[in-house]
Amino acid sequence: MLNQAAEASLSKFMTKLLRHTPAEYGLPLDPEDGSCLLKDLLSIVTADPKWTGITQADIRQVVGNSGKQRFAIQEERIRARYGHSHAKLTYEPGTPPPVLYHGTHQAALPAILKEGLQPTGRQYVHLSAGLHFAGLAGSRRGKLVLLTVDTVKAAQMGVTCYYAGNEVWLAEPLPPACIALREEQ
Ligand code: HQG
Repeated sequence: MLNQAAEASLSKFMTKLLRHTPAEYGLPLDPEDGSCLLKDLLSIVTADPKWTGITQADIRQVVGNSGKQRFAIQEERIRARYGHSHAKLTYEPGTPPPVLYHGTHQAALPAILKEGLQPTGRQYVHLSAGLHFAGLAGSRRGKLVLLTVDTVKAAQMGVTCYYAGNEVWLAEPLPPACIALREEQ
C-alpha cells in the first residue's frame, strides 16, 4: 500500500508517461485512445530505480484514488482520460450541456478574452460540466477566474466538443464570442 506522498508522486510519473512523453520511455500507446497494456506501463515504471518495488495493485491504487479520475483501466489496458500533449487522441463528438465552465487565472484573462481559449500545451481545451473541476484547474496558477462557455454558440461557430467522462469536456479552440466571465466568481 503506497502512502499519500508516494501515491501523488507515482501519479505524476504516470501522467508524464500516459499524457506527455511516452516515446521518451519507449512506451507504445494506442494512437486512437492513448491506452497501453498495464503490464507494459508497470515494466517502464519499475525500471526507474525509485519505483522498483511497485506492483499492479499500486497502480490500481493510484487510479482508484484519483479524485479527478485522471486514469481509466479497462480489462488489461490503462489510459489517461484527458490532458494529453503527446498526440491528438480520438474522442466521440458529443452534445454538451448548454453551458460549460473553464477555470483559469487572472493573468491569462486579457489574452483569453481577446483571442479565445486555446489548448496551449495540450491537444484540446479542457472544460467541465461542473464548477468544482474548473475551480481545481484554474486555482493552480494564480487567482482563480471562472469562465462560462456557451456551447450552443460554439457549435454554431463550428467548434466540436468531446466528452472525456466524469464531467470533463474537451474542445477545439473556442472563439471569444462563446466565452464570458462567470458573474458570480
Ligand atoms: C490558459 C489539470 C492565454 C488556460 C487541470 C490555462 C485540468 C490561455 C492554461 C487539466 C489561453 C493552460 C487541464 C489564451 C487558454 N491565452 N492563456 N488564449 N487559452 N489559456 O494546464 O485547462 O490535475 O494546459 O486557461 O486540473 O488549466 O493534471 O490546461 O490556464 O483538469 O489531472 O492556458 O489539467 O488536471 O493550462 O488544465 P493547462 P487547463 P490534472
